[in-house]
Amino acid sequence: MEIYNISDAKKFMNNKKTVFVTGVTGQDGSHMVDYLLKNTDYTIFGGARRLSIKNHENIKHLETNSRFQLINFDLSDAHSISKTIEQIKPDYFINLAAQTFVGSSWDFPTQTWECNTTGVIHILEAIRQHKPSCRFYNAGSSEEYGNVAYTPQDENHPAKPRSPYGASKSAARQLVKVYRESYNLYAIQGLLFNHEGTRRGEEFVTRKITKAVARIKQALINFKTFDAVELGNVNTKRDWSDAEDFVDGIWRMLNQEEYRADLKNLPTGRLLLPGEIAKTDQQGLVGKIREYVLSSNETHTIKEFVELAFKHAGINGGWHGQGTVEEFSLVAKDVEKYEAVSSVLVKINPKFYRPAEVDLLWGNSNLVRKDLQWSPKTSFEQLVEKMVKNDLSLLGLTV
Ligand code: GDR
Repeated sequence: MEIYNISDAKKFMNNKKTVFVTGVTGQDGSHMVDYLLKNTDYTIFGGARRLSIKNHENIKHLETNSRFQLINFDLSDAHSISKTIEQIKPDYFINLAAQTFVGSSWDFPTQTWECNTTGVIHILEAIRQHKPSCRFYNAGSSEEYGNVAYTPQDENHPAKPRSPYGASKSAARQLVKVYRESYNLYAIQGLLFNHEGTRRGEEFVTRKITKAVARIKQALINFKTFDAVELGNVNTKRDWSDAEDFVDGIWRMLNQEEYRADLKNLPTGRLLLPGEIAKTDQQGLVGKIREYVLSSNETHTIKEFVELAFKHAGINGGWHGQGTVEEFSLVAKDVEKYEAVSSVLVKINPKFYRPAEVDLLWGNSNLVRKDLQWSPKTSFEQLVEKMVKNDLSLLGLTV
């Protein structure tokens, strides 16, 4: 897809509202754009970096959609952010770009901070100066909870991050709050538990597993040998949902007065002039909006995900051993059926352990279900099945 300079943006603008979405080449950003194209008539701009290698797989179906354009944009460049907001003056700015891989955040702590925290300051400042009525969403994470104090975790749970990633998101939340309260900005950061799908990056554990399941299935049915997939800590628990359900929750958080009777007809507050500072009107809309948890309200171990993923591909396995010598291997009847030389499907490699782990995440999203009438449509079982089917089909296989 062509990436335009910000000076070209004007020619795509009309009398419709505009939404600027960052991270559109990633899982959440691309689903957000699909959602907005389907559910609004707004003009949508996506921020993307001009790279020598194209990474447009998740948005290639939007190539000919005249309501969606890519703008050359870099979250690490304050000028790029400021110019973009000044020129487009978006009605909504949805920041789904980030260094999102928790494991990498120990290797790249500064880059993680620059992107996930400093980048957010640049956006907030630019909104304050150039379009204070713009509604801003920043991607928050259950990783902010970290070493959890109670289960399941809701909006009141304290921040106890365990990774540079978690700390960066936690700090960004404070900044969003400070800007909301200081300048009367409709700026929020949702609390999103793990969300996955067919566009998930392969470094995340769910997609790593479903990709491996498809590869192993292909080897087995062709009576070929295969390498086991190597994982880290398979005993941690996560609350997984479908990313497509979450973009709907994000949009509801940005339009809370459409769902909450207590917000109907509240003043949005006086719009600020550039450079002007005003106090949040606690009786107005911004004083009453909330940051919500999105979650499935279920928790499962990585092991459960492994078991289900292989099961959906028609491969039967069982766990043996403990700790670093634990393995998930084919049951005897499948060894026979596929004439398998090696039966090990999953093994543990400590290289994938993290310096500090979040052992258990389990969300409580009852508040958003009540306030904004949001609920996930895809169950854990359905999510695993969908991801496995997709990875099998990419290899030309069916279950
Ligand atoms: P997470 O997702 O860190 O929860 O953050 P990830 O899929 O990376 O890890 C989930 C759990 O699986 C364990 N694990 C492994 N993880 C990876 N990536 N690779 C492995 O081989 C492996 N083996 C075991 C991890 O230790 C961890 O416990 C995701 C991201 O999308 C964040 O950006 C987002 O904020 C949170 O979810 C909510």
